[in-house]
Amino acid sequence: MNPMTTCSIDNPYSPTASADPTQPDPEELMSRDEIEALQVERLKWTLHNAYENVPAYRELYDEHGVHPSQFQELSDLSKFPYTDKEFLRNAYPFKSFAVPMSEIRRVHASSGTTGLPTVVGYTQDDLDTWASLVARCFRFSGVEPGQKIHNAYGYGLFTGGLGAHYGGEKLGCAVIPMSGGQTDKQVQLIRDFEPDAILATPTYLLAIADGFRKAGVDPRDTSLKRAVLGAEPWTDEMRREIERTFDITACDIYGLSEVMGPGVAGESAVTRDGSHIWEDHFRPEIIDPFDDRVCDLGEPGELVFTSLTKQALPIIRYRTHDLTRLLPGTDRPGHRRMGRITGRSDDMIILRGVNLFPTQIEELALNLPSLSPHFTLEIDRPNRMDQMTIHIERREDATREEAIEDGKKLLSEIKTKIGSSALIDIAEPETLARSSGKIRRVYDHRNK
Ligand code: DLL
Repeated sequence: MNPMTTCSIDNPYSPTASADPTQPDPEELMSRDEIEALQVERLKWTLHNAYENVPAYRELYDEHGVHPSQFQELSDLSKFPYTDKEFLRNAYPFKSFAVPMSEIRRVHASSGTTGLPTVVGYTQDDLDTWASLVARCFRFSGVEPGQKIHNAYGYGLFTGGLGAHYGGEKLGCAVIPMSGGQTDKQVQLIRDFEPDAILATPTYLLAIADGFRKAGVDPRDTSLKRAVLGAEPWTDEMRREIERTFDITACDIYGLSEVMGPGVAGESAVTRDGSHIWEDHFRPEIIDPFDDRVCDLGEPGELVFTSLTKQALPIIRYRTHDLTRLLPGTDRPGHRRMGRITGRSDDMIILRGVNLFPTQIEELALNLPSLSPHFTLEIDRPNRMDQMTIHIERREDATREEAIEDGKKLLSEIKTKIGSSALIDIAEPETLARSSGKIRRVYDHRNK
């Protein structure tokens, strides 16, 4: 169904409610060839819809001398220029919408670090698709219809809260819309309502664990069996930490507002080997962020997305700034899998010419028994030399001396594995700030 009559070709997609929520959607089980054939058909519509209904796309393509009719096969996608946050910001607030405002049923926005928020909009079909894909992710990660889900993603303009909420309901779960923050209340409600699954950022789930300990409850004794975590980069070391702390199974969920919100990709509870991208709705590419070349399967680079079915806000070759790689699908062989996100290219720290990401520090620190996952990185430039200080809490059950020893080991590992020198400050347990959503790891004072 196509609610707009303004596109010269019909939208080949109409969202359907899966008859049995415990079973995979038919598109999930398509072969690679079937997925790619579907992508060609859906891409034709997307390109036409964007060109005919969003002046910014028309201008961009006219400027580059390309037209949607030049897209006939997947390799033709590379003829079309990339877009980025700037492209959407220039269309602030609603000029990137391909449908009249009367067709829009929801607006979200992501704040970003500077300037205007990026505004995104959804038609009713877009919202139905989104809920179905989030439900698909939850089911894939082992959540079952009839279960209770505690949703600690923030509600509001952020897509995490409402996106996860409607996905949980779509799967047939009872969703507890707790939102982020009020950690004491989170603890109380988890104890009283006995949810089976929890949704949160990985770092906020650790703050909830602190809350349990403060209440004199071992987090392993809760009703929780599954966690579906995302919205910020996290490592397999962090997964182990969370799984041990709560005695649960933790899976990844990935997404970004511009492309939809949570649910662009989700992780199998069976293979637990990175999120599968739902390629019946999104065509991913990896590009070299420096020369814009499209990379091969397995090569690391920047993730770029094209939406295939979105009506309100078509996204074409959108540069996410997320650094990862594409891998063949495993539990869903027709869909590509993504490696863990190392970080965002704009969060990369360049320290005396060496590039590093907070996830590298997380990975190394969590392999040392007396260091906790709670850390921040502070960067200064005294005497015109970059200097990074790692503030990291010792674990409650480790002595200060043990943590100082492990701190020294951490610095030497950073030196040999990353190539940077740093300073370390061992902080006492529960002295560093906790996040109630996405954590801020890096405090860079160099440009002040
Ligand atoms: O964070 C959507 C979301 C909500 C995803 C809840 C998962 C769970 P934005 O606020 O637009 O949307 O931020 C998107 O967050 O480009 C990544 O840099 C990062 N991100 C999201 N999920 C993951 C993940 C939501 N699983 C930005 N692993 C993205 C690593 C993630 N980074």
